[in-house]
Amino acid sequence: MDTTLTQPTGGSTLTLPAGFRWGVATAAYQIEGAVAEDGRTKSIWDTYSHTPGRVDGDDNGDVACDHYHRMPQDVALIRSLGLDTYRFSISWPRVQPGGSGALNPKGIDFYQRLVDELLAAEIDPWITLYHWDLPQELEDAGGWPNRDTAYRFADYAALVFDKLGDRVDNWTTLNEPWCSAMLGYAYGRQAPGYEDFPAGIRAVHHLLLGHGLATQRMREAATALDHPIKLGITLNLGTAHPATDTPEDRDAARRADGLNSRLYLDPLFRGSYPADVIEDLTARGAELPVQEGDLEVISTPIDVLGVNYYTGWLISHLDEDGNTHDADGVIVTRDVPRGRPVTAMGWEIVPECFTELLVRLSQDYPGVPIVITENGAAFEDSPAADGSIHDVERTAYIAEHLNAVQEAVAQGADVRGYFCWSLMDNFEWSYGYEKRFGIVRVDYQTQERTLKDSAIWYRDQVQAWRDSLAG
Ligand code: IFM
Repeated sequence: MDTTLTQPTGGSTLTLPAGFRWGVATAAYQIEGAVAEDGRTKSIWDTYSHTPGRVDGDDNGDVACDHYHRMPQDVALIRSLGLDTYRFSISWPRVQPGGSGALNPKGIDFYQRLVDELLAAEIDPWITLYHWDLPQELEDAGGWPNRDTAYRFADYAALVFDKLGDRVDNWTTLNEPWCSAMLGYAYGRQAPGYEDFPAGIRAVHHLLLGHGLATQRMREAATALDHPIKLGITLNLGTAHPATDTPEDRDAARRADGLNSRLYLDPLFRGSYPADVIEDLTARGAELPVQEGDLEVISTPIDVLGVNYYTGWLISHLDEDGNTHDADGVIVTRDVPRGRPVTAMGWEIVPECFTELLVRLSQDYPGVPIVITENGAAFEDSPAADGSIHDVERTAYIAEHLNAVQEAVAQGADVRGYFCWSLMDNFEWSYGYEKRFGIVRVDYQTQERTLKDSAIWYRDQVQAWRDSLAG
């Protein structure tokens, strides 16, 4: 296939610092398939996606991108893009079926082969230990609202680290705990699909506790191995601006920022939950089940903060009908459109909020380097007659967001890398396969992969940046 960009979208060479990492990201359940092979047991996403009506089109991850069987070709694809890092997640029920006991040799063997393949291709593996696929047995025992799940997670992390810790330098404990807790337990929009706000808040605390416990176990193991590793967590973050300059909207924006961002950032980096958020939670009958010593564990120092950014929020204290409280008496905190173009997810494209977020993080939580562990966009792609995909909008989205990162760095933000979400089209959770985030197209009938223009553009930008440093 000719991989020359026929319609260059332009963009000047990036001025990001030497050593900046360039990568792509994926997650196990979204790409692997092979859900019943080699001893893998069910996760909450198998259960959820096989429950009629939960996922658009009743899609599921049974086959997904068949990455489990096509892994070497997919690694070759990343290499062909000239990227230095691949962020992927480990399927907990594949490596530790049922979520307890010893590792499943065949399950861990898959990731050992993946790591070997990456290292041979001179691509740094970046492991995420938990990207939402909780073993179903642990959910049956209470899931993340149950404190014991935090300890099960730390055990699992230690077992995986024992097998891969000598060769993998970069480890992320959790991907987007807000989604696991709030979409999964409070709002019923992701697995396991509960609508129980207090349970969601208990899940927040136990996810963070699990992160801290796992961090401590892996740090100890790395020290014993004398292997300097980088440990971190990935949060999905945005900016929350008031829709109008009124005290009510300003307070609504504060609430949104508190529940979406500070509820995670403060315990991780300041060792305490924000007082105003605790007050908001109490007003909603929810409580963080903190026990003595938990916050010390949660704030165990980490080396990197992973940031996933897609959009910024404009927050109103009124619902669409002008009410300040919903039918259950809950105070309204609503994200309202600002009239900017949107992606296929309906998410507004506001790259300037990305800059603002990164600068704010560096100011409010100084001393922790940031890596953009996800950024990208879903758009409807229509392949041309020759099979090429001129995804101008996705390319523009990535270009604008890279410029936003560059601007943040110029303003003092300590950003060390950028991973595009996603390497390839995949199972977009409750949206099934309709939403395509890949810079590589996947034909789900044939499993053929085709570089979209965005992939070619990204490859060329990274190369131009390298050339500019060398020259
Ligand atoms: O596909 C997801 C990913 O799994 C987590 N972050 C957001 C992406 C797009 O919705």
